[in-house]
Amino acid sequence: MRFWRRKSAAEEAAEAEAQPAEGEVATAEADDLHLTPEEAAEVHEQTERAVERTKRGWFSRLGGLFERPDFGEELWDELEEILISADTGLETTERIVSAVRDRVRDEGVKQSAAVREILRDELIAVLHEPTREPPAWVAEDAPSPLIILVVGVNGAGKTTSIAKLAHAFQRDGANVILGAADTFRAAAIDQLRVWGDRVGVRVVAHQPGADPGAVAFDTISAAESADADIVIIDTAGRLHTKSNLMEELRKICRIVQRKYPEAPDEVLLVLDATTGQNGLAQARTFTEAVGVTGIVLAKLDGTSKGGIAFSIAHDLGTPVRFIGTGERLDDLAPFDAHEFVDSLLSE
Ligand SMILES: Nc1nc2c(ncn2[C@@H]2O[C@H](COP(=O)(O)OP(=O)(O)O)[C@@H](O)[C@H]2O)c(=O)[nH]1
Ligand SMILES: [Mg+2]
Repeated sequence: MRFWRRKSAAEEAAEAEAQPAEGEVATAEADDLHLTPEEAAEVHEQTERAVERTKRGWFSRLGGLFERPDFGEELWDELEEILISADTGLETTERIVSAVRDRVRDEGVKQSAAVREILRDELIAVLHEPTREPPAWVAEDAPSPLIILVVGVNGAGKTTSIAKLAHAFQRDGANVILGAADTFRAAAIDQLRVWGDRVGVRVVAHQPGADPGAVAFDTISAAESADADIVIIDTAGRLHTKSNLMEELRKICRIVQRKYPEAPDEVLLVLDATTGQNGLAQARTFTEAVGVTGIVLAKLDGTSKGGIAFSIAHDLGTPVRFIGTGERLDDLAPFDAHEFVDSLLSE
């Protein structure tokens, strides 16, 4: 699986040749990554595994809705209930159901199979609501070093996700350096170090209690000396001092900006999928404080309420970039709206 790449001149030329046909919009997230058919198949398989619980728990009930040849009027409430039960959120559910209803009415559709197709379209459309700029790590003119700040509450899956990302970027040929700016707990620093050893990437760390901004600054300096491609900075997530935490994160940004005014290039918020709608409130706090550019939806494998992905897209307006599919280094997949929806709706 390829997560990062600078395109070769030959590839760029080939792409410029292959312009999409008129009216055709490239939407699949994985398209941004220019995956081979084998890699796309891997995304498919990982996504299927990650949504297995959600599918068994809630979306399997959708199958029942579409069993009869015609879609009955009485089924709209049930569709709404299924989506809400899967943590899609009230507003997002209403947006989806009313869009499907409108189209069913306007297009004079009655057959269940056709309604199902419209539902599929609208679910994908919701996931594509956030602006779809390709992420910095696939940009042709990606800055070097590319600086990624990772934020989120304690236990969300930040450090694990950073290790997975470092592993993936490194495997793709990037030189990666990690910064242990979660200095609040000694264990957090050690945890990142252990992952760094396992992945084989350098970890810049100070003593527990050190200034996180100073760690970030040193990490970037180290990246410059080593001519690193990607810097990923881990941060603290203790929520009981929310305002302090947000101020600390802003400070890290300011310090990084002394060297690189445009940095951080990406701010990834790691959300624990199992916390459902509660996670969204936290997400807003982070988004307001540090301008989150993308979501890592960790532990999607551990929940039956994967409908949260729709709520994130609609309510937060932030694109999901990656999904966590387990605890191992390989258990991270690029988020692809089509794959996600098709996996949920498949028989
Ligand atoms: N099943 C599963 N567990 C995960 C995933 N991501 C993280 N975890 C687990 O969640 C726990 C907290 O992760 P950690 O990275 O330490 O969270 P942090 O406090 O935000 O840095 C650890 O036990 C991880 O193994 C995932 O995608 N799936
Ligand atoms: Mg951590």
